[in-house]
Amino acid sequence: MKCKLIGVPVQDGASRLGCEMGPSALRTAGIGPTLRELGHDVSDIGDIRVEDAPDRRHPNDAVHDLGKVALWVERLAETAYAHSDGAMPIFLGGDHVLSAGTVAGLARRASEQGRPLFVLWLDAHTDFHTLETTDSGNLHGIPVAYFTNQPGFGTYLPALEAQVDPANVCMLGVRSVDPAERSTLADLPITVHDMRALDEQGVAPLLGSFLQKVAAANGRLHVSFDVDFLDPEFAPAVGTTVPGGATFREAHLVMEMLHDSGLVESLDLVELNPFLDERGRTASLLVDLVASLMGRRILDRPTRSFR
Ligand code: DIR
Ligand code: MN
Ligand code: MN
Ligand code: MN
Repeated sequence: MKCKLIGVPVQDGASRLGCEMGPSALRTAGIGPTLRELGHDVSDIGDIRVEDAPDRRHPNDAVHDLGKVALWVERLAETAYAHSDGAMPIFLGGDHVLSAGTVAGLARRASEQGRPLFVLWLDAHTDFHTLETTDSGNLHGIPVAYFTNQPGFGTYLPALEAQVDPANVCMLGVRSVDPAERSTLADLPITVHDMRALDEQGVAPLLGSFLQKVAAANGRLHVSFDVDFLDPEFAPAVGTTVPGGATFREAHLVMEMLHDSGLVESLDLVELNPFLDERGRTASLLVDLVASLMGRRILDRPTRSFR
């Protein structure tokens, strides 16, 4: 497969510094050579940048770096659109505000192709705040609300050319939801599988039914992978750790099932903060997970079909 690595050193959406080193850490951990060894045609387009922006105030005083984030979202939507025709873009974050832009651009690409965009959100959090409801003011908490076109983003962030249907979003691994997010999510058809659902039912049937839905709709599938989806015991390099996350084995199972499905057309790797890492451990783990997603396997077992 043709893959494009796109570095996105954004950290304006997070509360602590360090995510801007994420792209370098993923490259240092060998993401490029690992994908090449698996037979993919990989090009690294380098890091995208935005200029400094004047601060933009919002009535919710907690919100910070809104002007800069608006530039990132605009730039990322253009970039994701430009690199999603006949290639698989892999966005190396950067904090999770990155996905407001990438998903916006991918939704535009999908709508031009006459196909629905589906989003698999692997995260401890639902990232469903609006500018009004965020109490941290950290804009990595807003991307899902933005790309599903919830109210209040107009005039602050770029208008969406195409939105994602909330019914096409599936979240896995959730274990930290703020009260405002909980009440809006309750009224929408977003699928939220929290850790209890994973424990009771197992990750394979939950993911399997979502993949069947994507395949049946001839959808494009985007995967947004937040490091805090994983348990902090083995993935410590993230600013917002939440205990009780996905295990090493669950995470690899998700990746192998995604590979078998053949449905994934784009990927975000976000929230890696190398300043918090233990000698590159989390960055290397992410590279191994991406390898599973892109075809590395234990045995030559037949691929499982979701059609
Ligand atoms: C939290 C954290 N809900 C907030 N969100 C994070 O600040 O709004 N998402 N860390 O990944
Ligand atoms: Mn997140
Ligand atoms: Mn998170
Ligand atoms: Mn919050």
